[in-house]
Amino acid sequence: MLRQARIAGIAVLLAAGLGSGLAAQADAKRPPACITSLIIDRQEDDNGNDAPYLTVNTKFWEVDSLKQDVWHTVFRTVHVGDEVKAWEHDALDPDDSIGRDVVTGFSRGTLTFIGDGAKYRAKYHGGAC
Ligand SMILES: [Ca+2]
Ligand SMILES: [Ca+2]
Repeated sequence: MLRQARIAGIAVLLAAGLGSGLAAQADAKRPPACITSLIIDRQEDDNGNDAPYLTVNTKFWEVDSLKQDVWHTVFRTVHVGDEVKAWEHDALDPDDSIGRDVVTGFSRGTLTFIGDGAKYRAKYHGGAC
């Protein structure tokens, strides 16, 4: 009886381990990358500074007011294969889409976002931030 209970317990532990192992394996297929900085080469708003933000499904970085031609720290971890979208927040109008780009490299790369008359770039490198 005791032995049966132990075997059942081991089976539960194995099942739990297998479940988390599969989840970890899915994550492992998507190595991390670090978006280090972003620059606005050409801003979207006619008046005042742009308020850029980045999403991968959900918003993961934003700045209220960012001047053109100045590199700004992002330092957020994404994953290789992620499609990153850049947006420009507007207070009264719907936010503007400034394009999308995919994290492809395992070393260094640049994401380029072009849309709505604006251009942003973001640098990244392989590995988590
Ligand atoms: Ca705008
Ligand atoms: Ca704006």
